[in-house]
Amino acid sequence: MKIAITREVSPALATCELSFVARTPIDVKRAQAQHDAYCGALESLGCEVIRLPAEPSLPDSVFVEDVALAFDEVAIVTRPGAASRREEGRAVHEVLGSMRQLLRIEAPGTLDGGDVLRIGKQVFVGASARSNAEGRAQLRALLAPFGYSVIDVVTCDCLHLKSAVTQVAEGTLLINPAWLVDPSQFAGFRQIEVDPMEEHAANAVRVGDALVYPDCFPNTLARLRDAGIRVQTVDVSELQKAEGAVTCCSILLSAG
Ligand code: CIR
Repeated sequence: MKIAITREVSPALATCELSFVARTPIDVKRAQAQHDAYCGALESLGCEVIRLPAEPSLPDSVFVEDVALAFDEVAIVTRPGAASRREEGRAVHEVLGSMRQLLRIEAPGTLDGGDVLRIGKQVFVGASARSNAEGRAQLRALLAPFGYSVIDVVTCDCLHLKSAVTQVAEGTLLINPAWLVDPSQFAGFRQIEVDPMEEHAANAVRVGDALVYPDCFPNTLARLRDAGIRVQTVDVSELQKAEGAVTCCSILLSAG
């Protein structure tokens, strides 16, 4: 059984942070409906979805992935790279603290959960504008006692490591090599490359043996299905205008 921690879309979403995506009008009501359907997709794949209330003063607070990391043994409170996002964590950490021991990334370290990709006992961490060397070093030290090795991965032209690569099946990654300085760091894994016309297509949420995946990347979707992967599509067009993707809207952890 998986638990998914989520948070409703803030009415202030339109004033979100943006780095690599140009600002275009966001229909917040539509974003809220899309988020609701996203939560429904997680539920249909067997997740118990915790829906935290919206936070009107924090535009990016729907993107809960960035404020905490959940492992089986422990959870880590991050310190987001964007100063405007540092107050978002409170409600999420309260819930997570009831399920896991909490450890913390401290200043001057910064770390966004979107930069953290765990595969077994390997934890790949994006050296991005959001996650600095101090934050990555703290993550390494916090996780070492639990047997995890933390591997830096330099990203380019994208917000987070998980914009460029996510796990979509056992030993299989979905990857946009153009957004990694050294894609050979993942040479040991079976890889499905995104269609070159769909550069944002590498972000998928894996729940059990299925994926929750945006419906706007038909060519990459076909590659996933051809590989025998079960995919449930969702429309997240308004959240994508806020530079969000599917992983960023939940923190998944195993119950018990
Ligand atoms: C930001 O720039 O922080 C938000 N507008 C988007 C964060 C998306 N987070 C994620 O993909 N993990």
